[in-house]
Amino acid sequence: MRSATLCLTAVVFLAMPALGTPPDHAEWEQTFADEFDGDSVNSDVWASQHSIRGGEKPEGRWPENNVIEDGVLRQITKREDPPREGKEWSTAHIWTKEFMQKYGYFEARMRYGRYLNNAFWLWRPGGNPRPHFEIDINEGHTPRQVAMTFHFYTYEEGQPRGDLWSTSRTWDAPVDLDEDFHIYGCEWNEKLIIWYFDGKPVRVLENPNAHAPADIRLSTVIMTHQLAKDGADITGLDGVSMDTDWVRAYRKVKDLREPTLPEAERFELPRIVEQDRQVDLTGERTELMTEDFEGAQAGLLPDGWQVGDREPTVEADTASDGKPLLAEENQALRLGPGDYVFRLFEGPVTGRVEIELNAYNPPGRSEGLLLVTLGDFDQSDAEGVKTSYYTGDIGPYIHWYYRGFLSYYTETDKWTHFARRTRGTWDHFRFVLDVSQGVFDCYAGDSGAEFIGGGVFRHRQKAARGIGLRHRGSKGTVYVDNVTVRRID
Ligand SMILES: [Ca+2]
Ligand SMILES: [Ca+2]
Repeated sequence: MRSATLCLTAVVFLAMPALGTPPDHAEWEQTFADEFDGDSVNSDVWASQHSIRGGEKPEGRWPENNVIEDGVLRQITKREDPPREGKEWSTAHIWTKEFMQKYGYFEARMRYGRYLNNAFWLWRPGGNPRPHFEIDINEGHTPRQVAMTFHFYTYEEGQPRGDLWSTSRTWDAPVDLDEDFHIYGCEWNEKLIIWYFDGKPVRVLENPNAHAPADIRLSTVIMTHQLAKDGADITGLDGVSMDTDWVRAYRKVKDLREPTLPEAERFELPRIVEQDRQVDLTGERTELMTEDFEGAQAGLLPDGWQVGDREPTVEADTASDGKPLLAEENQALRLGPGDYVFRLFEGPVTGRVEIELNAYNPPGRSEGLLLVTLGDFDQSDAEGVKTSYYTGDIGPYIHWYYRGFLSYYTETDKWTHFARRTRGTWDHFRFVLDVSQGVFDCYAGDSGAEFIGGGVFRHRQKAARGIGLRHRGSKGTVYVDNVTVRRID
């Protein structure tokens, strides 16, 4: 049920190429409007944030910062003296309480506040039912920047927090945007998301996955890094506001003609490329190496392992940061960001190879473990050793990509996702590779029997000469244990 204020008379706009009307390539029906003509923000229509922003952010966002003056919503930045709930500043954030719409045309006539993130956006909240996404019609910054972004959240099974994927584009207006009002619009349909500035399309994106109703939001943020960059004093922000003359939304009745638009960009959301099993599992196994890291003195590496880069070490497998123990009184290989370790086989191996290991990849947005079979490289060249995980005749290049994806690399397709696994826990993997065919299958689970995906490398390795393990991310710790490599004949 929409509140009475939202049940506006349906107004059908025929093609009229004027500012403040929807694009004239379609016929539209108005579904929402607030002209901000009252004495105060209509609390039947808008909800307001009533809380501080987290972390080091300087502000809270309070309802009273939303003020209507002369038919304009002013979202005022204030100095809070004394500080309110620990924050010396405040800004504002409102959203439509009940109004949500899938697709349509959304526009607002706005004037920027300097050193603010001037945001007019559509939000599809998290929780169920999904999807969870955000269309930033504009997160503009003074003096002239228009910033148009699409965010999409994917969820690992059982994880309450989504992983964020974004595509952003900025466009500079020919005038200072805190000088006067301009119209920021967005047309959103099944196929496209089109951003408009004063009626002119400035960005077109193929709709990646936004097919559910979203609400309308107006908010500001103090741009502390922009202040710092300009050496500007935050005290100048007291009283600065983002001003909105009106917000309107429309639903498309019908298309009238093909619009003339800039070329549409594509944004690939991560997806799994399915692959059938490719490597025959039958055959006699010959062990090439096995390692449980128990024979190493903590802080050192066991015999046979070499430092590729930085400081890979062996350490006690302790339950920390919520990480479960793989086993009591166990040692494991520890890889900090950039750490790289490798171990060579006694001789080169062609054909099929089986690699089993336990791996722990930290949760979060950092990338994780890279597993590679090494080709030939010059061991007397320190630089060559450091980069041996990707130089020379390398083989399968398998990576615990950030955000729960397992990926492999090909020069044509770059990182290709072949499976998803939950991070932040020990997991058991078994890779079966055919290095001369350039294919692999991956099995996982306690018994290593569950086929979860595989890939085609598009290049073939003459021979595998060893394995490399590297933490490819920038944060967290990767652990590896119980590594066994076998040849299959
Ligand atoms: Ca107005
Ligand atoms: Ca161990």
